[in-house]
Amino acid sequence: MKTPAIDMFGKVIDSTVLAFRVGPILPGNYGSRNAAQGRGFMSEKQLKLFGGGGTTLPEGFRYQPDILTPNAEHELLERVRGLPFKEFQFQGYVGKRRVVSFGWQYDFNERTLRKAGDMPSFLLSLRETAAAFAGMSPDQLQQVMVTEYDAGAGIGWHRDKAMFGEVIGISLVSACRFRLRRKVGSTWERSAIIAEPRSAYLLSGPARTEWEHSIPEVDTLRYSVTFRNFRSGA
Ligand SMILES: O=C(O)CCC(=O)C(=O)O
Repeated sequence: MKTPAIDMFGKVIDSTVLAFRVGPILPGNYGSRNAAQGRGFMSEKQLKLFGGGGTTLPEGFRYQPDILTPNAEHELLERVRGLPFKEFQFQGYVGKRRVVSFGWQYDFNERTLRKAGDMPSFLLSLRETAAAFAGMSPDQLQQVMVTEYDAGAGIGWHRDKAMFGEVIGISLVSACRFRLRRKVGSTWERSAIIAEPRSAYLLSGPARTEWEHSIPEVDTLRYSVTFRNFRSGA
């Protein structure tokens, strides 16, 4: 299992990042859950066209704005706010963000995976949206973690634990800068995207296995809902 190259508590080591905002939204492709049904994904080429400024996203990274309607987000938030969040703990340290997991939970203190409570029904519905976006079946996504980033919280450079496969992240309330890097010789290859509220991203392939990701401290409250499957053979 690969140990994250970390600062898991939001202290971002790197500051020279090329970030860009995904530009104008094409009519017909977005703004509803239909976008998750296999249409409307932005390819890396499209992302570059829409203001990428030459920055390329890693192979295996996919981004979809407006996977949720504002109403759907509003309803979700009413449930999310009531979840039993606990401060993120990492080998004796307490992070600024708060988390809660369902299905399975990786305990960073004990470095073990444990069974967690069943996903509540509102997360099962969201899982369908996430699975459709990723081209997977919902029941493959056996783990979900909901993270609350209060202002000033972030997440340091890391790769998710190796027992997990693809990761699908849905952002709520506010945007964040989602940064990616991988080591090439003695330097870092870098990429970044603004993950807007109600958007989804997919980490698969090299974006998942070769690249690390991090989120610098957010200015305002943000939630993410990250669904994971298990790596085949794990
Ligand atoms: O908040 C996010 O979108 C990213 C979460 C993440 O990187 C993680 O939980 O490992």
